Amino acid sequence: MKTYRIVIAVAVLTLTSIARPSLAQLEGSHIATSSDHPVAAIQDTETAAQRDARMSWWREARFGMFIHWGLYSIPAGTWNGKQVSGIGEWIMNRGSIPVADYKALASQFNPTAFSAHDIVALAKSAGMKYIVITAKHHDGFAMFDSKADPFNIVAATPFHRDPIRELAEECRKQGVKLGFYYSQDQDWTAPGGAAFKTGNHDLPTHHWDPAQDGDFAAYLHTKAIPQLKELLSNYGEFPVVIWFDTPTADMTPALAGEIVALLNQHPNLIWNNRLGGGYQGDTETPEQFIPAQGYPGRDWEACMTMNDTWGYKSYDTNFKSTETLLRNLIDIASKGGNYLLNIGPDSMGRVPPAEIERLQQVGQWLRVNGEAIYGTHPTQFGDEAGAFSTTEKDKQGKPKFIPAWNWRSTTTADSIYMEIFNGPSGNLHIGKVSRTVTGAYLLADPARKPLKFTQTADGIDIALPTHALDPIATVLVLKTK
Ligand code: H79
Repeated sequence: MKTYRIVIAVAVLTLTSIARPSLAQLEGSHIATSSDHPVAAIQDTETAAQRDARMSWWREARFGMFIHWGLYSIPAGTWNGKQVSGIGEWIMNRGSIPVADYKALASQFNPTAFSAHDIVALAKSAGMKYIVITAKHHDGFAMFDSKADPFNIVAATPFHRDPIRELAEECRKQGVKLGFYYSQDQDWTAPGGAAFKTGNHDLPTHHWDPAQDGDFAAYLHTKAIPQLKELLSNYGEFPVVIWFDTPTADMTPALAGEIVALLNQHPNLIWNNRLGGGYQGDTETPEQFIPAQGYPGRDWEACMTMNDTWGYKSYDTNFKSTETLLRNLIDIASKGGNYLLNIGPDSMGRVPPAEIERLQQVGQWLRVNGEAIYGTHPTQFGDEAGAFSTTEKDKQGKPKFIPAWNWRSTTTADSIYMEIFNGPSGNLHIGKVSRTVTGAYLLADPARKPLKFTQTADGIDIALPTHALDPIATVLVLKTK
């Protein structure tokens, strides 16, 4: 039998050597420092115990569904017969589509195949514990019933239904939590909301229609803040999360402070680090990448797509494999983060079959192995956390993830879980285990047959079965004291 040795000492790339993504640069370089806060956020005033209580469901959840759905699902990546490059929900910007032309899409939006029941059930069967849906994206179209602005799904479309209300109702019934994405800083169809007129920014976007002229503070006071109020008060126990995006210098500390004062009225709410104005929020939000070491000391959530777009694009079939998606979830859990994995329903409200299929496969694995993911703590080993290449870049130009190990590990008070990606079968040697192991078995073994092991100062040797294990990830449980 072959012995697989897992050696713990390894050089680890530091985060400082890694090129940061543009959003991080944006946040770092353009938003004011925390000393400028005109309003103390709850996060700054609550005790550690209060914070732990507020964050507890989120920390246990580990896996959530992002939904990008809006008018952009109608053009689905094509405008005037031409494919528009970039992510689907950016088509208005990338195609410099006039405001009136884009707004006219609303009269065609009639997604009668939308089923809140089926989407919430899909999230559940995937093992996802929460959903975050685009209540309004950068295009300014509200996917909810809004009195504050008529450009919304109830008032401006033949559909006349409020999918946010339907999702809230289903989430309540099916025991899934619901949060809202709200693009507070960019709004390409509202005067004053079309981006980046006052500050430097890294986003190669522009102002392309006189209908976009206007004052950012006026946009915030007449549209964004009133709509946030609607979202925070009209949907019962939801939202549990507000997910802001793309803060710029327009969002001054004073303006952001007005939003924070509103958020503070909802003391259980969780909101992310993309409000702007210097506010850290509750969560770090790496987009389309998994940081090598997570964010020690911060709650974090990696949001990622299954193909290369958030909003539906009819011709984007570049789907990641179930293996990649599941290993991403495991990798993220091993670093103490959450995985917010996106679906992009089409203009009828249908979830693309390729997305459904992958989510169900991830769910199958979680039904057997979820104990190794939900409510767990990060690895105790640290160094297997994986690394980014400093030279290789992925298609978006971000540092390419190099899996440094073929396993990950998560922990609870009395267990160490080893999620083994490839093989091994035979003797497994783990070089450094800081706890005394009292038992070992495979999570996927219904009999939980005890595996033979010997633990010495040199580490632990475990006899794994010789037959093939789960092709994506087999979980070895070490019971510890
Ligand atoms: O909602 C999703 C994106 O639309 C949003 N965040 C996730 C969750 C997002 N907005 N801006 N960005 C992400 C970063 C902007 C990237 C850009 Fe581009 C690069 C803007 C212009 C060049 C991507 C590529 C969008 C258009 C082309």
